[in-house]
Amino acid sequence: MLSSTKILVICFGLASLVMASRLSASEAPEADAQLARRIEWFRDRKFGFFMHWGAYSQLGCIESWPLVWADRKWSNPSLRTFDEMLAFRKKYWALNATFNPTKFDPQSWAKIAENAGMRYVMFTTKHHDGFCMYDTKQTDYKVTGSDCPWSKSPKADVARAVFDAFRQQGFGIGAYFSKADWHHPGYWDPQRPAIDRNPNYDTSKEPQRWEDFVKFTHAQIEELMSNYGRIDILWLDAGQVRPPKQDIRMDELAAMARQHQPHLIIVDRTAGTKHENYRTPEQEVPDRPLSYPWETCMTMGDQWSFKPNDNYKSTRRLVQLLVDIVAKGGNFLLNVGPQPDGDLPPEAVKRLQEIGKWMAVNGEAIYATRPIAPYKTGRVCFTSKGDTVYAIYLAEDSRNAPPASIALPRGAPRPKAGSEVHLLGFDGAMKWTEADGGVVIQLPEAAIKNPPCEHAWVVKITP
Ligand code: JFZ
Repeated sequence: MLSSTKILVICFGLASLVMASRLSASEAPEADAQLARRIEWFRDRKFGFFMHWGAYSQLGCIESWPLVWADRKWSNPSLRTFDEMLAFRKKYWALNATFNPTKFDPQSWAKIAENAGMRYVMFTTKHHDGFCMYDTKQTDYKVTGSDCPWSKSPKADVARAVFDAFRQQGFGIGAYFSKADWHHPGYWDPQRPAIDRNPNYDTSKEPQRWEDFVKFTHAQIEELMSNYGRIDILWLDAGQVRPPKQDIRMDELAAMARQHQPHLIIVDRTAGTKHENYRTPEQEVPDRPLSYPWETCMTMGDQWSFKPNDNYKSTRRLVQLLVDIVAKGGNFLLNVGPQPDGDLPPEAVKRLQEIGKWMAVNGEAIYATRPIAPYKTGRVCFTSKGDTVYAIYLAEDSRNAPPASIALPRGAPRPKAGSEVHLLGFDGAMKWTEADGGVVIQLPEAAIKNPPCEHAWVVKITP
């Protein structure tokens, strides 16, 4: 006889499989089945490491966006005239000639991320500014270009070094790629003023210029899909690049990519088509579970790229974001912008180490879990794995130890008569009693005096 918990989990799982196939419906059912399996692989991983790294890191400015006149108010507020924008662009475009991250050590990055409990990586192979952090043959505006000092390094092909190091640690590999490329003349014609994030010419009136850009884009994606080992996720940014005015022929691109990477998850962000295999709420957590696969992408600090003295979220905030996201069925893709010298910012590393301490005790309540109603009630979030339920109590800001008791109200998952409840990281079963149709779990004095972790405490309820 299936328990109500199990029925709920199966229904949710089926719903997300249906949604995944709907988001990715293709002619070949077996391709849909393969993709549905890959989406479940992705959903099991839960916690990803996002890195925005490019020539822009040298300025400590926002990635790419300071180039856009129409967005200058938030991305480059000191600019007053278009001439000042042109002077800034000249300086920005020349950053490739000074990019030289002598401390770049991707193995140490991968170790830090693994110890933080992260299980996949997302790396910016090319952002909107068009500077390629990999050895493309399609342009010289690249980290391996002869005018870039770093091109002399054995680790000049940065994306390759990152993917190899993280793959070696068992990470899923995600390639961020911007469909827009403001350095390419097929997107921003240098002979005409570029005012906003879109092509600065009418693509319908100059089809050959746009076609040259489409071919360039497909060629770059083919390089990434065929020369860099196994890639699990192709994360395509710049949602403005879509039909009819900016059609890069996504069906053709996706088919080509999967010829090289048959298991590939494609995220054509905000496109709402079958090539958006999961959705990516940005800098926000949905207020309830979603009926399709999703991943919150979020900066640890104020911006995606490196910012000196950035304002990083607290470890408690980051742990509780992870729990909240996972309880609602999502993944958490947490971003850190590496420094221009190739080191990760020490303050960011400190938080990753502290998150890792929490994950070392409580990871089983996160990885490969699925949501279970009521997802969150009061300060308690719920996750489930098979018949096991995890009730995760989120510490109040002022609290550094678990409460004396945790109440699970009527309707929330609860232990069966005679079954045990445990506190992750603490030996011994805990006492629990019936109360108002729910249960109250008493936490042992020893666990309160000497908590197994900080920020959130996990009650494991086994049938
Ligand atoms: C995009 C980029 O423009 C940004 O620089 C960064 O790389 C981020 C991860 O992705 O920013 C977005 C993309 C989508 C939305 C908002 C910002 N959106 O859908 O609201």
